[in-house]
Amino acid sequence: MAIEFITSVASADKLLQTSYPEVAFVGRSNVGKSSIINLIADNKKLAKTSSTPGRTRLVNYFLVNNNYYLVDLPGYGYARANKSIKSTWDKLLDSYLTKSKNLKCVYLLLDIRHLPSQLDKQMVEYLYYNNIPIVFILTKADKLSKAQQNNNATKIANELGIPKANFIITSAEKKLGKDQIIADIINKISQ
Ligand SMILES: Nc1nc2c(ncn2[C@@H]2O[C@H](COP(=O)(O)OP(=O)(O)OP(=O)(O)O)[C@@H](O)[C@H]2O)c(=O)[nH]1
Ligand SMILES: [Mg+2]
Repeated sequence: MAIEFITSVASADKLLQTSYPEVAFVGRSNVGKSSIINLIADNKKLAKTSSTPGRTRLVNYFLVNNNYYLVDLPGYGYARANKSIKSTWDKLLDSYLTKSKNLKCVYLLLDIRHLPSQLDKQMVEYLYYNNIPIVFILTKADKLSKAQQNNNATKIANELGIPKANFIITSAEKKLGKDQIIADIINKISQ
């Protein structure tokens, strides 16, 4: 896989008008979005990760095989960027999700250890409302035993009202879930 960093965008008016399909990674701050991009790319240094929440404040575009973009988005739920903005999401995230004409699918990341937060549920509703297909990724599976993973996946699925089979269970730490995500991306971009 040839993957190259294209650019970081800090304001809504600078978002790219791309000529390839895009898939984006969304989730609360610190859930593991940048780590998942690095897992897909097999390169730990591609997208900047950090144990400090709110690390990615930009929209980062990565071009894969001159064929499609992976887009790393700012996390939500951390020091809401600008309290004067009425929207739940910061303007950059909101603009990206509503204005990206080539966006095929959003991978919504949830930490497998926790039930979805109110904000996670709002994001699901928001994506449904905007007719953006969602694929759910459960992150940090290495933090739980197999039995606990299964148990938590059931609870999270019930909370969201979706089938458990819809989840892609991942661990960036243990390199788990990479092939399943890539297969899903290939499927989404060819639709
Ligand atoms: N154990 C474990 N830790 C992980 C995993 N994925 C991410 N982390 C850790 O979680 C922290 C946050 O990961 P990031 O990938 O930076 O999270 P993010 O969602 O991009 O965060 P923001 O950019 O702040 O929104 C880092 O310390 C990662 O090393 C995983 O699968 N297992
Ligand atoms: Mg990040």
